[in-house]
Amino acid sequence: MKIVDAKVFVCSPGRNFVTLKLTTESGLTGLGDATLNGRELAVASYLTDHVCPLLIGRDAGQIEDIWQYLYKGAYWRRGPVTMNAIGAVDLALWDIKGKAAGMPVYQLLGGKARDGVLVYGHANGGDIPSTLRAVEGFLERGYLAVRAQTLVPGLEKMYGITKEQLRYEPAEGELPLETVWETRPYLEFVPKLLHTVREQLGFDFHLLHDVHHRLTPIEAAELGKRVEDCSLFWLEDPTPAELQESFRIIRRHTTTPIAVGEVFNTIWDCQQLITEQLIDYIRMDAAHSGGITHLRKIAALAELYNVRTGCHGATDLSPVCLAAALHFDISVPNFGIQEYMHHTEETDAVFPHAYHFEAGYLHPGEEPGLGVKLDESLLERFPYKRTYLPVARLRDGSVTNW
Ligand code: CS2
Ligand code: MG
Repeated sequence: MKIVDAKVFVCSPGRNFVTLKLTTESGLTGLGDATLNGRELAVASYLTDHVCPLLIGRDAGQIEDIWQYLYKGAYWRRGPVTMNAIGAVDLALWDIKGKAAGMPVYQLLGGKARDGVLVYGHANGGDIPSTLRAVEGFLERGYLAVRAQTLVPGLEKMYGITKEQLRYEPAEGELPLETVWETRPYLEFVPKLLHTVREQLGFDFHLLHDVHHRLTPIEAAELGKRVEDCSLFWLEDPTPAELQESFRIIRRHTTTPIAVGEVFNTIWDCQQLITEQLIDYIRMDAAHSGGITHLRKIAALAELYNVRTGCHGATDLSPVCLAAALHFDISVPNFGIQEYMHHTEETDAVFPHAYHFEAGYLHPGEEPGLGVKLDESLLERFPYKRTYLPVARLRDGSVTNW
């Protein structure tokens, strides 16, 4: 199965995506998601200018060997650009291997370990009543798990609050939007939101919240403690995780489950968090973390330490990445939950796919490979437009975590 062509497509159907397409001499094709929100062209160039020339002539069936070749052969290791590029190649190779075998990728990963993939939706609002209504909306649509985010009085713009409910796209503008952040109003207001959701809507659905890296460890411990009686499924990204041992501070004070990892890109970013059981869910996804090949190794380590998976699944991960996640999710033993943010109609038109939602679960479908196509005839309608994720500053003007 010699690779004869490797192409990178940058398009913007509703938002920017970078997609790798590999073609073998027998005409089999595979797709990989190389989208790094706000830095898309860096990965596109890493692939086009440095990786694609290395793939021509290689055997597409040698997935692990190609992974090792691209990882060790680059000399410069780890990092979001390198690992997203390797991840895109890896997804495309699994896609090809599934098509060659005539099987959906999950069959190559050991078959189904569950009937469906539990997902959570994103409810948000400009205040508590509207956020409550948004949570109810997801429950009415059959979701069994919902993330709740609300605008904090006194803060104009902040992470997680959207104009329209189903989709959330934080990247916008020719230059980064600057937002003002203050911790104390957030720390006082979010417990009110989460307690009100439980008081009004009860406990028979999973409730999640994303702190989005904005607290210090001791502030995160305070928040975790204050919402313990909300029985959250998880509190996500409570504090930046470069210093993995800082999660010991959170663990010491609260039983609220912790999820981390969407900004990680190798197993070494989470090794201590997992082996010291400082977290309950690992959020890494199949595009940013070196593909299915590396994500399986992370899940295997996590399984030893009672840590479950909770793959990132925001709109800036394309349907190719979401499909790969579902094949991984349905087969991995220590699955936790899958994030599911709806893409736009334009995105779904460019990436027709086999996965589908039913009664709170996603199913990868039975098509050979990942079950996603790229409609190249539509691409010129959606040219790339440079966008950035917002940057947050404290009221005194110092940069903080968005
Ligand atoms: C968020 C993401 O989905 C999440 O949990 O943290 O929306 C994140 O902000 C984006 O993926 C950044 O591009
Ligand atoms: Mg998050």
